[in-house]
Amino acid sequence: MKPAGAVSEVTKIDQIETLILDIPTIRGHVLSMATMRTQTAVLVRIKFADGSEGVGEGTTIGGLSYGAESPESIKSAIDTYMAPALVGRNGDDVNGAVQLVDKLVKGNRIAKAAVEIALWDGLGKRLGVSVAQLFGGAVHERLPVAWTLASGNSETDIAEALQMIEACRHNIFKLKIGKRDVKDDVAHVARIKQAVGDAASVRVDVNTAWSLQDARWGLKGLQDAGCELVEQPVPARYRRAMAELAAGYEIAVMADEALNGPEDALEVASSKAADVFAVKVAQSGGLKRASEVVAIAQAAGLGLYGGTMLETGLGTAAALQLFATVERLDWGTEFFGPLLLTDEILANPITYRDFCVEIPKGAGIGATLDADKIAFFRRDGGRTLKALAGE
Ligand code: MUC
Ligand code: MG
Repeated sequence: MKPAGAVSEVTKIDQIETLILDIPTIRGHVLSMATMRTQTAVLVRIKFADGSEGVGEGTTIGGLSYGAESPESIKSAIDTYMAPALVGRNGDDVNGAVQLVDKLVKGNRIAKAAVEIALWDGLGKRLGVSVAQLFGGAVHERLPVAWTLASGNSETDIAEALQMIEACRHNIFKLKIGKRDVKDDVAHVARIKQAVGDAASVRVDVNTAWSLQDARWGLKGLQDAGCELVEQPVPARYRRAMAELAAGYEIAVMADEALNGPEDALEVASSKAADVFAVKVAQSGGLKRASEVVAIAQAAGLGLYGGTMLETGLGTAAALQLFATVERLDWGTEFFGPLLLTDEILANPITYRDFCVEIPKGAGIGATLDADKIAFFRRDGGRTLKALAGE
């Protein structure tokens, strides 16, 4: 038997390229720590010796305001440290690549995820199977998908919510709060819940903005307003505060920023610091690490939610491949990233209908890039865009 990691001339990693895209959002997306008007995505393309290719995405939110990685640091970590270590290796050995990169590079989980997705995509394409198949097979064809209300204005948010319900696009709404006073935020949530009534589930994401004291008032008010879940009310490292809140109120407490891979997942679960995990592929460090976070939640009896970093269709397709294999997603998903952007970068856009997002079909992650869109949105100006889309 060929030893794992042995170089096959056929599947050798020949080249790893990255580029940054800046795509405007359809409206300002007002979060507690930043207002987004553009989303920036880092795309990775891996070329293998047999001519096959794999693509991946590593995306964060609001520059450096959400977490420790920026689009520029993601690109530079891949170009400078990961690509040189991986070129020449057997491209079929995804686990070996993940383990090697984990040894060579601390943290930088979003950069790791981008490369790992491209490796899975390439492997799936070479084998003619989806990435979901590589993870044991899809058990869902579609998944419930939330929309985030974050215009910064209650009236606009209500109009947006009612329009989404009417169009059967979303009936789960995540409201971004934490920028205003707690009382004002609770009043804003209550107005929206009252407007949508039983036609929709209303949840909030505080993106770490509250102190424990704020959160005590906030959870009490949100619960009374009919809000079902609060995501990361306090800073990621406040595990005891999260545990107090999870134990003290009926409203579900979901961990997001606190979950950077399986080690965090184990600590959050064992300290009872959440009822639900928002599992993000990027934040976990890739599809495999995200699957480990999922397994920890399942073993601990916690709820699961498919989280996003507002990736383009590419990163969204990759996440859908993994979450298609997860038996119970009690809280659904928020894989709506492409819908927040003014333009689509996939030639085969992801389908949203009947309050669900459909799992892309086809080999690998099931995403084909639109070369002209890549050309238009790439930060460095468009000279090799057709190459990235494989033309
Ligand atoms: C986050 O913090 O969860 C996900 C949806 C959205 O609107 O923002 C993100 C980030
Ligand atoms: Mg969040």
